[in-house]
Amino acid sequence: MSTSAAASSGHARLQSGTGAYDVEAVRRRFPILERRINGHPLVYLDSAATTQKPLDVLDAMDAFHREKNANVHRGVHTLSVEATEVYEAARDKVRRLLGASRPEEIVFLRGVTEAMNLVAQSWGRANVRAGDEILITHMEHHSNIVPWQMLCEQTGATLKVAPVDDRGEVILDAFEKLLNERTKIAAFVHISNALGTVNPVHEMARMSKQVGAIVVIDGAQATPHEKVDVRGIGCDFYAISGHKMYAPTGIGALYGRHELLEAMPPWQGGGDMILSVTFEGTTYNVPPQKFEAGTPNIAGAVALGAAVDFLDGIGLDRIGAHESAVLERMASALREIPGLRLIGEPGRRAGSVSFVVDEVHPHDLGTVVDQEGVAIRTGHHCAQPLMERFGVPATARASIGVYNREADIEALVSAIRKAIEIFS
Ligand code: 7TS
Repeated sequence: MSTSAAASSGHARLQSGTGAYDVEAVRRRFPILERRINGHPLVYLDSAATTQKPLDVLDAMDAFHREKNANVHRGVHTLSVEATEVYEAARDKVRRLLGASRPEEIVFLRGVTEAMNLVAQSWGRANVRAGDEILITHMEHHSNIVPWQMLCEQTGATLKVAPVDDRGEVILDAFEKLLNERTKIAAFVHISNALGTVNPVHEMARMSKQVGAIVVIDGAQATPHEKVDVRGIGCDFYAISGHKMYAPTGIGALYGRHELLEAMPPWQGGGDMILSVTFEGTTYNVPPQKFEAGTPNIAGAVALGAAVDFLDGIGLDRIGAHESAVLERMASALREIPGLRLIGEPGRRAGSVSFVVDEVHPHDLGTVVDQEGVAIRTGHHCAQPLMERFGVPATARASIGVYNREADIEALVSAIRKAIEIFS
């Protein structure tokens, strides 16, 4: 059977599975899971850094290059028209995933980092003045801190930070108190990559809207784990990274409310973002093309569309239920290890568990468990202020995806016990 025939038959099987979650069928979609690492089967627990890619995505990228490759929005020839069609179809899949009302509200970008920089430099520079405030939280990834610090330097605005409690939750009262009529932007993460905390984004958006702030959400860790509805949340911008949700690196998207995108100045200049260019002046294209200067990552967008179909095929509700059972089981198993302390015990958790082990530096732990074939992330997770808040320079983090199962927890726990033995 050819790879794509195998892909489509397997896909049909996933779609037909309405009963119990068939993790083994899901795993068969991911060729990399057959790899052995240091003589052991790969146990991949680093999906928060990047997810592995299913055949559905690999085949979609391959098929695009084999059958439809051409540049988009430029040619009248058949391939260019077809490439444009699949590129725009992918945009509509992302629109559907996020619950946006129109495809023009979806801008293809490299990922969350680029999306945050776009909002800061385009909306921010046009609307933020000296004396204004930007509110974030203490649990943000650097990509939702540094672009706002740069904007503050450029405009004279001030960055405010809502505190996080010992459980790793945003202190909502404090968040609300920090909002006032000077707050122009409230930017916060939906699900923390470092702690796994699921933030009450509806509530935080509602509070921010009451003072007239625009709401920008970092959804990098949310779209792989739960159904997102940007209109239900009531946010103005929502950023996603394809590679966190089974698509390749280098592709992501920004949802922006249409009237905001329309009013915003372009960010980068070049091809595709213009209507006409003369040396006297240039008129700009409409959103989303206004924000997609140059040849975009066409194959990446097509693959992101395939990743959306893959998630839909299993069903985000079923994924959420399976993963939350695995994650809770993992957290309980880790708590039983003497000398191991979880960092953050939030009421709602998705995706990740962070921990430290007495006497074993996270990097040493990561190296020893890798010897057993177990891939975890160790470090500050691009959330240094959060590490400081918890008084640790780094943590070990196990993060899960659609393919993780009970056996992975056993492998993790036994590899950690081995590391403790070595270092004690
Ligand atoms: N926001 C969150 C919550 C993230 O987890 C990440 C990447 C980003 C933003 C940045 O996304 P990018 O696609 O633009 O790079 N997080 C991680 C991680 O936890 N380990 O490696 C990358």
